[in-house]
Amino acid sequence: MSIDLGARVRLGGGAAGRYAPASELRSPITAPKRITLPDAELMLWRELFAGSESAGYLQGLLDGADWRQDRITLFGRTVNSPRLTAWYGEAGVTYAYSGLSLVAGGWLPALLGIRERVGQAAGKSFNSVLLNLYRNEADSVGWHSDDEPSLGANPVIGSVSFGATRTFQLQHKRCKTARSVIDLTHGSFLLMSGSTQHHWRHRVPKSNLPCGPRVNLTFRTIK
Ligand SMILES: O=C(O)CCC(=O)C(=O)O
Ligand SMILES: [Mn+2]
Repeated sequence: MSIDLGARVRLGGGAAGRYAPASELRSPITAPKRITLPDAELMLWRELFAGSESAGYLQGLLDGADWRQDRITLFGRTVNSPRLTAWYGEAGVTYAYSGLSLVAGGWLPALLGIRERVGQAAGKSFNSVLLNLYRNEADSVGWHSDDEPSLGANPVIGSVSFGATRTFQLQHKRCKTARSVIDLTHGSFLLMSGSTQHHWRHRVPKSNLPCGPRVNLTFRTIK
């Protein structure tokens, strides 16, 4: 589908619309920050992708990804999902969630360099990625865990963010007062592993402040 996000999408600068090829030499990967929470394993790379590189990836994905508007049913009413999504990965890899079944048709060229760098940081390779487009402050994702059976036990989820900074909230499932908030900034990479999805849920709420688009990529391994 074609998307019109208005002037805020246009970032300016020479890098807009470009993305770095996988072979391009990049700066070494710096050590991540460990986020210490009970029953969770979280690592955060604040700047896995440098600013100009991130701008190119953001524009490339806004323009090039096959964004879809899903419909979701809540309390008997079917409404538009509050964000756009796209699904890529090794051909045929299928992800079923929220009553949807998405079949990957391969990798978008813009995703190859991102996937390579994420794989180096995480120390593992992923076979698929769910893209989320938060068009502005009104877009969101509600409380959930990435714990579908096809992800296996203790799934490793690698989450890259480009564009507007949005708040990522975590809440422990049993002890609801245990909460954490992480600002996911342009070019950051959050790695969730171990029993995180088993014990914690997460969301990106609407923002009170106006903001431009954000593309989030959650790399996954479907078994
Ligand atoms: O946008 C984000 O940071 C989170 C997205 C997410 O939780 C998901 O795709 O499962
Ligand atoms: Mn999630």
